[in-house]
Amino acid sequence: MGDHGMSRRALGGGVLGAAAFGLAGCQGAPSVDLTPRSRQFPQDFQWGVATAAFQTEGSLAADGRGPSVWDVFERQPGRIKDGSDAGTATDSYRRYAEDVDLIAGAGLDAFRFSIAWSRVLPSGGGAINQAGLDHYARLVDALLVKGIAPYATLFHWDLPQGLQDKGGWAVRDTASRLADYAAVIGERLGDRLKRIIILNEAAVHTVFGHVLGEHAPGLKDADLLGPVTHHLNLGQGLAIQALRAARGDLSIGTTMALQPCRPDGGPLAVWNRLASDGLDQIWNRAWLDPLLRGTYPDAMADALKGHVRDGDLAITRQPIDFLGVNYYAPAYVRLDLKAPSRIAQGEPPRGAERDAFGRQIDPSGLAEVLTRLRRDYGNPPLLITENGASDPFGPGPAILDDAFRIQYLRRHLQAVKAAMEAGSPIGGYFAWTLVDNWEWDLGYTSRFGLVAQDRATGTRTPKASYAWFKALARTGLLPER
Ligand code: IFM
Repeated sequence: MGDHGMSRRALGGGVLGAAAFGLAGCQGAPSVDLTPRSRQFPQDFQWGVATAAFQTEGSLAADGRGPSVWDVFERQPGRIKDGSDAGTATDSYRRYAEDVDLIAGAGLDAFRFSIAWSRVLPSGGGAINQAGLDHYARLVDALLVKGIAPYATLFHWDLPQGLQDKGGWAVRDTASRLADYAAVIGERLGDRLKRIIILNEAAVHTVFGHVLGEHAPGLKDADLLGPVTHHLNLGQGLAIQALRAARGDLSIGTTMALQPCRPDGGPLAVWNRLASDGLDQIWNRAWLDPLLRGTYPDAMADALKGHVRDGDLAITRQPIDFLGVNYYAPAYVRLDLKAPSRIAQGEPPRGAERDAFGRQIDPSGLAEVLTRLRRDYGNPPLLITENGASDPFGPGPAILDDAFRIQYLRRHLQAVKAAMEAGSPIGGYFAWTLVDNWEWDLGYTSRFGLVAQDRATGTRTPKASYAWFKALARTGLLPER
């Protein structure tokens, strides 16, 4: 979850109040092996990069696109750290061919992008905007010509404002609108677009967008935790069903921000464990369980009261072709008796490794997530759909000699390979991200790209990490250091 991860943000006393009453006992972090026997990845392992529409496309008024919740949010004073907006971003709507060339130039196998719902259905439902669909058809075709597998995320946080005006994810109907939109994509693009990711990091959109108010739609209401969580899960289930009905040859998955929730080790460590388990249920299990088990964890019970109807959990539980795992860092959590939620942000152990900018680096968290999926969730086929490191926050130029990013990627890939050797069926790894882009509420102050861009001219300049990733994709051999 990177800069939007629970490891960086305070949970703001009380904001998760509705969810934390069912704090249960919890298990310690499993011991995990981070050293692979071999650094050679299999031949068919997919190497890719990931992006998202609102962070890259720009051209927000082009070709009949409707506004999304982020269009509205970014214009509200004080919402975006540097006061910027995503009006141009990386200009990928117009420069997509250059991006495809960069991906092909690095010899990558796959590209994960997201479709802006409001380009296809400008107000969220109703008439289809053919010009919007055409853009994605052109992008997919450009990728296929170069032998790059397109992975399209349907919902990467940019809900059409027309749906938000009707209540957004707080209302049940939005789940059906997601299914309708999925059907349109399956029917109209499914002849060439075969790999579809339904949701990106729904936990982030729920908690940061509806409970903490730091992301669009900017709501700060703990009572929304239950309905928003359930309607996203329900919509995901309905969308999977709709896509399967549209075509039988699609590979369908969804992407989650999975973070091990670890107790702050201070004097209250035992109590902090209760809080970390509570957060684990809200952040991880509230998404894994309905999809893979057809249940919700206990801590969600109060929040969900009145929102889950008979039969819903049979819809949320769907067979998937892959689960997308996004990982950046673990979350440390402490008990805060003053907060109605009892959950507050904790500190990593003293001496924990951090990058030059204070962010924690801990590949063991990724190993822990992968172990858990093997042990507790039936070992589903996986893709690492995001992992990456950001430059320092601030207005300075991008760091082209980004050795810190190379080391971050290398060490996390070691954990990926070790998990594969332990039995995790991991089919690919997508670095976040291709070109430095607009990092949501952090604007242009945080850069994750393998490629820098001059914001005045849009010119792209590959960083050292781009060449490193290219060599890795060519040989599949992870360097030892
Ligand atoms: O930029 C985001 C992305 O949109 C979702 N996952 C985390 C990234 C880095 O914070």
